[in-house]
Amino acid sequence: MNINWYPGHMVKAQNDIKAVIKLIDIVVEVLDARIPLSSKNPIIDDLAKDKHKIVVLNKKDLADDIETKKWIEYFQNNYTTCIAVNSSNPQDIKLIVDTIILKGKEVYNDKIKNLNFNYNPIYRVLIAGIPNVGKSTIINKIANKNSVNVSNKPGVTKKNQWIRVNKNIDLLDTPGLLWPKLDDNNAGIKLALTGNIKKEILDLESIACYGIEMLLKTDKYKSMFLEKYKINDEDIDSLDSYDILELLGRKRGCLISGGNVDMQKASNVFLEDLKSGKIGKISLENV
Ligand SMILES: Nc1nc2c(ncn2[C@@H]2O[C@H](COP(=O)(O)OP(=O)(O)O)[C@@H](O)[C@H]2O)c(=O)[nH]1
Ligand SMILES: [Mg+2]
Repeated sequence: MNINWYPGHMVKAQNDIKAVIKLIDIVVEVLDARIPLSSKNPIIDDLAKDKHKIVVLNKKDLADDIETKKWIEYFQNNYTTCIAVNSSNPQDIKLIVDTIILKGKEVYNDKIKNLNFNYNPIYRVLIAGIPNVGKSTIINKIANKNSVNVSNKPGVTKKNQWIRVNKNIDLLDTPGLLWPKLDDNNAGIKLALTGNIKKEILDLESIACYGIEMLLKTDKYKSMFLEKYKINDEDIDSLDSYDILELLGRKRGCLISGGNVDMQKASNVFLEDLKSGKIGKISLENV
């Protein structure tokens, strides 16, 4: 599949993050809970290797709770602080803030060890991630809770402001933008299925068929799918994903003249339902 992604964007994004990361103590890496691997660009581990890090699995309301729990364990087993959130839930925003504050204490302990004198430092936090994972939502929600803006710090472009989260923590109000890594097997498709890539640039029918195949592989998701579109298990026994998509389109009245199914429309219906959680809480990657 051909996904347009211009190298120029990548270079710019990388330079932007490099410029800002020097000022940062704590990086909050936001991933999509449904696809923690495909929504991660590992370059952040390199760029932020000397920083303290928190992984936030966002959009947990759309992901499979059992898989999310396993992912949290996975990150924690790799010595990475990890929480799962739904950023429209104020309690989850509080959890992010509390976790940042805890992490600030770790930074403090490190600095005290190195500097060997007591002081009252400010820890600077960056929210980073690929497009559409929810960075701006999280920043805006944290900003609403902590509406004091701090004056500009040197070395940061004028548009960047710091949000005072507590007496020791400043959050940069502009997220660190990473690009999705599309080189990995199927990462681009999974990003499309979760709505992290604009579908205008994709072959909708192929993506939809791939999505249907993924769901049918897991009994639990297959049941959700059949239930959602009122399809009988026996009726799809001998059908491939394209035929199933056609059946779905027929059930949903996606028709063109002559009674044929409008496959583009059927693809759109399925993809919108999947990414918005209308089929159910579904994770596309498991640990
Ligand atoms: N269901 C759900 N949607 C979310 C959540 N967080 C963000 N979104 C939605 O995801 C989309 C992208 O969010 P945005 O903050 O603009 O992402 P950014 O590109 O990383 O800054 C928006 O439509 C948000 O409303 C979440 O926890 N759950
Ligand atoms: Mg944004």
